[in-house]
Amino acid sequence: MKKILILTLISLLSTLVSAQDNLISNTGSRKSLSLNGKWQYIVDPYETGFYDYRYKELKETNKDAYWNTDVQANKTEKKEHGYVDKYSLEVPGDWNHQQPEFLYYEGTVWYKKSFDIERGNAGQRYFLYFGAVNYRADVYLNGKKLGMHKGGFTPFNFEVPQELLKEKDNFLVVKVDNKRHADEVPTLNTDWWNYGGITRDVKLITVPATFIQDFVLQLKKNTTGKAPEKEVEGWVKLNQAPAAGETVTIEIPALKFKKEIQATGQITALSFKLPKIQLWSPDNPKLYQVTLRTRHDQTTDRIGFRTIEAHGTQVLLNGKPIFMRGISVHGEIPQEMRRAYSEEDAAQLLHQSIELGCNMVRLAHYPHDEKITRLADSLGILVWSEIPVYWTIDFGNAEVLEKARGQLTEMITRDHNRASVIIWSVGNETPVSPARTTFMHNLLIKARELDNTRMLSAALEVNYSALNDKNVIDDPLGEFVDLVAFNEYLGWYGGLPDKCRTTSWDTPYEKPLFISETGGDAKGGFHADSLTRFSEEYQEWYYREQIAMIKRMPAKFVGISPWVLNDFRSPKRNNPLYQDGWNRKGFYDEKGNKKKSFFLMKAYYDEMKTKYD
Ligand code: GCB
Repeated sequence: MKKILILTLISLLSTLVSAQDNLISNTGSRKSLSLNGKWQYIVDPYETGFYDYRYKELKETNKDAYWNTDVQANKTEKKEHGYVDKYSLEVPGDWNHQQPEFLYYEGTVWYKKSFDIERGNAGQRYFLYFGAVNYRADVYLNGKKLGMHKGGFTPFNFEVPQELLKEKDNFLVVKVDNKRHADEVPTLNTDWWNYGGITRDVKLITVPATFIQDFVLQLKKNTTGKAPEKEVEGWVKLNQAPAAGETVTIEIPALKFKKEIQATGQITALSFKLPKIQLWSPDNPKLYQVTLRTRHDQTTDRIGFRTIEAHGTQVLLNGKPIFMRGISVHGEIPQEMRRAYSEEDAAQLLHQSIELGCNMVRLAHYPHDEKITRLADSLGILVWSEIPVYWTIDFGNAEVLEKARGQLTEMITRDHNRASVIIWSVGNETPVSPARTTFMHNLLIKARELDNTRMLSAALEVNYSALNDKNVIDDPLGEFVDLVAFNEYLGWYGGLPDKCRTTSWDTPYEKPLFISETGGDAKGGFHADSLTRFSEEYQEWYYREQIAMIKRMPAKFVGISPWVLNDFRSPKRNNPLYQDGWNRKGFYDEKGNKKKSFFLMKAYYDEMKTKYD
């Protein structure tokens, strides 16, 4: 028996090793040099800095390559590229909002930054860490390629060999390419703006030779539907197998808890009881400072402990049923037409949600900046986190599945200690077909392998041409998710809002049911009668009918995240009078003004809060 247990543990741990790759988590606790700020750039739509005139990739040492120095060796040397301050962009930040000529640009931009370092002791390791680059990043330091990463919303890091780093004037170049492709994730077609650039923080992290690369500490999954046992489970992963005798110490000072265990290899399983803890919840978002220590390294995080589970048709947080008063949110600041990246941005989006009466946000349709999930932890807001498997991905393509799996792994690795995150979503409105269901099922399997403490879901869709009075969400994916979630736009994409009066929704799955989207466009400040599309009155009517309908939902209905918090940029929204390049389904318009429907939704949420508290 013991042998079987050990074997299972070994095989579990070995899948973790391959899946987690080399991404470093909890980087905020690491010694690092910020590389944010001004970067010089070259716009290169023809990719002249990458390919020769026969369209072959340039050799690493080729002087014409834009990753190589722009300084002339002598006055006669031919140099056809150069980095100067006149052409600079702020990092983090998308390029689109920074200069008018970038507004609609999709293609390659070369970013360059010079930096100096203070050299530490000989055994140290250095990693270049990027919070996110949309979409493809080729990273070069002092003329050497460090690596390539695809995926616009997840972090990645490349190790920098010691001997490559200079004390002065390191020449860091990143080729950023945000062209869309049919076989990428997301694919060609999305209802959001494809903001390009180095959109999140960049830093050079310093770690000891053997260091804590990643760890998880979560309350053990509850399967009883009762109050949690307060048993913590997890693991700690080092970057390499430790020397013999290595130990891992876990310390939670506020609980006077300290435990030292023997490291069992690159990954060591952790398990212990914390009898006196206060559980994390929206009413009491208690976070504990947790330190993990090995002989030469330590990392500290602030972690909340709670359980979350789909139990029968209910969602239980710490063993108690909850109703999710949610809102879907894009990672965008409409007032400045740009991607969100800072703590202030995260605060804006979450405080707007709190004003609406929410206890939950659906961070659509891609992993948002880490600052927002961390702030959600502190504010006590529940989070749905999603990868951009959106609409018509190339589902039959094994490489595309690998790309989606990679993004899923990066999302989960970054945030698996966030108590706020209760749902991992593997996609949005993917059209039902055998290939798609296999693809999505594979992602769910992967997510479960990486994290068995949270709920899994995907936003399913409704076929408006086959609407009945009684509708059932019977997508085959329902079998594999914990939460059956669907997007429903009755009164916008199907019929008029009063159609809600005779319509009902259910699912054959004995699982909790969630409306992951509903909404209609209204241009802020445009007033007319309620039959006039794009008026605030139409949107208000839409929500009045929707709310009346959701009040008739079956008992398994556990919440809703309407579409959407703020108006957002979309190249698909071209009504020149009312949209003008904006999706106008926000409760707030692009200037931050509340539309009439805001107050209806808030009243409903206040009612639900009283009912559940
Ligand atoms: C949806 C999508 C969302 C769109 C929204 C709309 O179903 O999931 O990304 O923006 O509808 O406005 O049509």
